[in-house]
Amino acid sequence: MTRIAEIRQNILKKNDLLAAELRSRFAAAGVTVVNLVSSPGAGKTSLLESTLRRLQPQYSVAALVGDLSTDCDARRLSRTASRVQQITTGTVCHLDAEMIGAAINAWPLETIDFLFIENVGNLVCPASYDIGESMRAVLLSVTEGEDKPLKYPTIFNSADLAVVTKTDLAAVVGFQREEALANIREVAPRLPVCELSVRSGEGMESWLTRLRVMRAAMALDRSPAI
Ligand SMILES: Nc1nc2c(ncn2[C@@H]2O[C@H](COP(=O)(O)OP(=O)(O)O)[C@@H](O)[C@H]2O)c(=O)[nH]1
Ligand SMILES: [Mg+2]
Repeated sequence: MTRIAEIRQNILKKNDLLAAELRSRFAAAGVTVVNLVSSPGAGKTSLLESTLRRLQPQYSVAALVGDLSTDCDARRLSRTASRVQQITTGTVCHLDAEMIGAAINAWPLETIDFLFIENVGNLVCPASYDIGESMRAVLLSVTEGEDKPLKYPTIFNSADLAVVTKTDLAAVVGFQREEALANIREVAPRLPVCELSVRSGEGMESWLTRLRVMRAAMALDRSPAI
């Protein structure tokens, strides 16, 4: 193995250990953690704004937002959730478990039901970094082209859910839905897909139901056996 490959392996190994620790902490505190990954502009912040607003009456929600250099998204989200924190990564193109661990130290985890993490917009690096999430959702907007799952297979086959976004624009941009779904299936045959538009609201209820069901299933796992 070359020296660079060796260093990279060690970094990933360290990250996996920290992520496993985080996952145990989240589980013990009953926090459901959703990691949103996508290319820049696929609609992560918009989906989060709407999701936080809609879950807020029933759940205690918090958000961490990764970005290379600005805090624009955190400012957008702080209008919808009481606990929002920006993680500015500088030149680093993904969030890692160490960054998440440092960011959540200020929060009493037992008081959070859902923690949403908006990853740095990028379809490559975030795929390799476990951040202790309960669910990784990869967004694919209808404006990006149907071929993206084939070009970035790792992010799709490391995800638990694919979310096709901006369906209100599908007709305008000539989105080939069947082709996009077939491409997702080709790289990740068992990946569930949901389709939605934050703009029109179509599909939002089904997305929220998935989140609620996942949280309920996690709570069942934690309940003492009878
Ligand atoms: N038409 C339409 N535009 C959307 C939708 N969701 C997001 N956008 C727009 O897409 C652009 C990028 O969205 P943003 O949430 O910032 O993407 P992010 O970079 O992944 O966080 C913004 O101009 C949004 O208004 C949608 O459902 N429909
Ligand atoms: Mg954003």
